[in-house]
Order: sequence, then structure tokens, then C-alpha cells
Amino acid sequence: MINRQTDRRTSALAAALRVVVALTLGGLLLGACSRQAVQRPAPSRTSCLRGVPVMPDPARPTLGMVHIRGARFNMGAVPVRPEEGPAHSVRVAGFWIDPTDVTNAQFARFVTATGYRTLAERPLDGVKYPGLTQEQRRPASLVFVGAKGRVDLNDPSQWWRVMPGANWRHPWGPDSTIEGLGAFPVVHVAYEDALAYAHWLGRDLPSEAEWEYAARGGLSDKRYVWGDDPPGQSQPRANTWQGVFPVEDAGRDGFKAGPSPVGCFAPNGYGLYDMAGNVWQWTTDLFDPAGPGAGVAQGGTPEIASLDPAHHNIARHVIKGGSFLCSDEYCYRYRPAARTDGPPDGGASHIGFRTVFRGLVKPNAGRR
Ligand SMILES: [Ca+2]
Repeated sequence: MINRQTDRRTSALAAALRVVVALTLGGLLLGACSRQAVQRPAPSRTSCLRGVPVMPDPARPTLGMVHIRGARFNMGAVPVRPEEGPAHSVRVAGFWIDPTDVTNAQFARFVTATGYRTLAERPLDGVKYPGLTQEQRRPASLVFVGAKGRVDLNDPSQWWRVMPGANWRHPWGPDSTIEGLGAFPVVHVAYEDALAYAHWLGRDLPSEAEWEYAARGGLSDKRYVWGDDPPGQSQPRANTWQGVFPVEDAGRDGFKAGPSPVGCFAPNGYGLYDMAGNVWQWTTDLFDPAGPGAGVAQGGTPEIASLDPAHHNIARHVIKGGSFLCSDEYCYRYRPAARTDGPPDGGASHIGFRTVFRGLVKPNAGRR
């Protein structure tokens, strides 16, 4: 039976954890965190698609993207989690979308062209965090480190560490590297980092509705992006977690406790890869913890409803798709209707993104 009591909005709590840890324990725990990182096996594969995904080119904004026709669809579902329902009819206009998550190689092209530095590579803003010392505001990101034994699954601090020096170039900490991992999804990218990449290409991040419609791949009211069969019943369909979370990932999908290269599992009906599992993906929608539109219905605005009072009142954005950390007993969010909020001021080991393009749409153009 699925234990749905054990999950909390890991990403949001992990975000809060960054500040809480810094405030309460400062450098002592941060220093210890690096030493607590788990030994991580080398990934079983470093690429799955032929060649790497197309390198981005600002002069050709739809290069390598897939066109999705506009349509009306049922968004959400009979809720597995309270925030997922009820299902409601939504219309999206046609748009283009990346067939895969943005990879390390693609993001590196952006950084080389622009000199951009991600949030995790910069100190926290002293104006936003006036209570933190310079030491506590040093560049860091949230790294999944697992646990050696069963832990309280309501306490994400048991398996997350705020790790100085972790960022997209060093995803498991300062001693790690992305050398040879160009086909892996870029991670440790904050919302503003993902948006900067998209804007460089004249694109945007998907709205939640666009993302969910694309993820469903032409299917209606199905639990998963491939239909209603649970993953793993016949063949692996996504990079998720098998085994006791967060202790042991059996890796029956081919990848243990970490991301897989993009495109290692069958695409959905629209030719999109990894719309379930692997890494979460940013959307432009603001996250209302009371449910979609709940704050607005009470007279507020999406902006106000998304503010996290426990985290310096920074707006939260919806992330979709689940990640390699989701199992059928914990998280269970590798479903198109599932949603949660990402850390408002940083990235993490399990959050990436893909982009959309809404201009110059050519109906029926299909894959380009
Ligand atoms: Ca896995």
C-alpha cells in the first residue's frame, strides 16, 4: 500500500533547510555536510540518444524542438495528493517544447556565450537575507546524500545537505565533476537560472498547463504519461527509485540514486523524453500550497499565495514530473497531474528544466 503520509514537499522544505541550517548551525554543519556525502557509483550509461541533443542557437529559436498543437484537455486528476485536483478543463495554445531536459552540454554553451553565473555559484543576497553572516551566505546548493538506515520520512534534512561548492558544474559537491556527463540533465539550476537560459534563446519556461498537456502525450485522463500501467510492471519506463527510500535504490531501471542521461526511456506520444522521473522541471506558474487557485478564491493574488512565510516570503514556482528520488512509497509524483514547489532561491540535485517557444507557431508543423 502506498504510504502517502510519509511525503512532504521535499523541495520546499529543502529550500527552507538551506536558511534554517545556515541560521542555526552555520559553518559547522555545512563543513560536516561535505564529509557526509555518500559514495556514489559511476552512472551505468553516459548517453542514451544518438549524439547529444541539438546545441542551442539564439538565431534559431525552435531548433531541435517539438511542436505541440493547441487543444483543450483535462488538467489535474482525481487527487492522489490534495494539490492535484479536481481535474478541470484547460485550453492551451500551440507551442514548441524541448524533447528533452536541457543538458549539461547545452547549458555549458549558454554559459560560455554569456558568462552567466548560476545562483548556486553566487553568495546569497545580503539584502534578502539580512540575518545571515557572509560565511552563511556563501555559494551552496542542496545535494541528495541518502541515509544509512531508515529515517523519519517527514524530515528531509535526513537525506539532504546544504553543500558549499555544489552547483551545476559540481553536482555532488566541490570534488565532483560533469566531465563526460554532457548528456545528463543540468541540475542545481534555480528558477531564475532556467529562465535566463530560456530568454537567451528567445524562449520561455512552460506554464504548468503547457507542461502537463505536453507530458500527457495525447492521452486523456491517464495516471502516467504512458497510460495506466504502473512503472516496472513490464519494463522500466522512467528513472525513479526502487527500494527503501532514502537508504537503498536497487536501480532496477538501470540508474541508482542519481539522474540518467536524457532520453534513456521510451518517449511519450509527442516524442518527449523524461516527462516522468529523472529530474523535476520548472514551470512559470506560482505555487499555491492550498491548491490551484485557492488563494485567489480567498481574495488574494497568485503572487501573494505563493509567498513562503517560512522562507523570507520568496515566491514559489510549480515543478512537475517527479525525479529519480520518487518511488511508489515515497513522493510518487512521476505522474503528469502531480505537482509541488521548487526551492525559491536555489537548485538541487534533482531539479532541471526544459524550455518552450510560443512565437512563430506553424500549425501541423510537427517535429523539426
Ligand atoms: Ca533509478
